[in-house]
Formats: sequence, structure tokens, C-alpha cells
Amino acid sequence: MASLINLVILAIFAVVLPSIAMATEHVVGDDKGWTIDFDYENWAKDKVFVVGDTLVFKYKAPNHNVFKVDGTGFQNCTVPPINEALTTGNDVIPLATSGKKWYICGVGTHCSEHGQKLTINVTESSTAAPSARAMISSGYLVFMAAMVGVAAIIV
Ligand SMILES: [Cu+2]
Repeated sequence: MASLINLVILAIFAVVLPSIAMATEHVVGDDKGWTIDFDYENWAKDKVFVVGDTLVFKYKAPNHNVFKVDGTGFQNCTVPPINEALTTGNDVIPLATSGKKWYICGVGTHCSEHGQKLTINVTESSTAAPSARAMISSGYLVFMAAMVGVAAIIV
């Protein structure tokens, strides 16, 4: 009886876990958060941003804010009208479309002199990632099948 319950639990995990792991929440700057004099280029360079992921900008409001800008605005640190700012200190941005995205802080010279600017490249989940995803999930299924097998032998 116990073995059957174990198998059912394993089967549920096998189905549910991969779908949970799909979307990633990226906390910008990790534990440093959104701040001045931090290398966001370096932070972003080995990360993969996929449509459906979210960016989270964490900072002590009103010390900073977040503006979504274009490539030129990013280059020149051009601050858009203040009503376009995100200002909560825990700003969650869903990455809804693929392509390049640019974000800057609009406070003082944080962008121009302190490097408080972030650019990322968001990839389409259905085009760029599927082969990797398929490999991961098939590997995962093999792993889970092995686990079920082991569980069946043990109990
Ligand atoms: Cu700032």
C-alpha cells in the first residue's frame, strides 16, 4: 500500500515540477538590488532571460526609481517623464516580449555617472529554448522513471 502511495506522489512531482521551473524571477543585482556603482552588464551577461520571466527591481524608495527606455535613452541616460517611473522599491516587470530591453534609474546622476542602468536580451521561449527545454525535460523524465523504479524495488 505504501509503495502505491509513493508512486502516486512521485508521479505528481514528475508532472508538476517542470512546469513550476519554467518561469524565472530575476532579482536585478541579486542581494545588492537596484543601486549605484554596481556592474549590471556583468550581472546580466551569463543570464538567460525568456519571455514569461520577470525582472524584480529592489531598492529603498525614493532613493532610486526605474524607467524603461530605448537604446538611445539607455546610451545617453535620457530620463523620461516622471509619471512613467516605477517607484515602489519592489518593482516587478513581466518580460512579455522578446528582444532587447533597457532600464535606467532616473534619480540624479545615478545612470550617467554611477552606471545604474541595465540592458537585457529576452529570448522567445518557443524558438530559442525548446531544444534545451526538450533535452532537460526528457532527461528529467528518465530521472523520474529511474526514481520510480528504485522506489518500487525498495518498498
Ligand atoms: Cu538610482
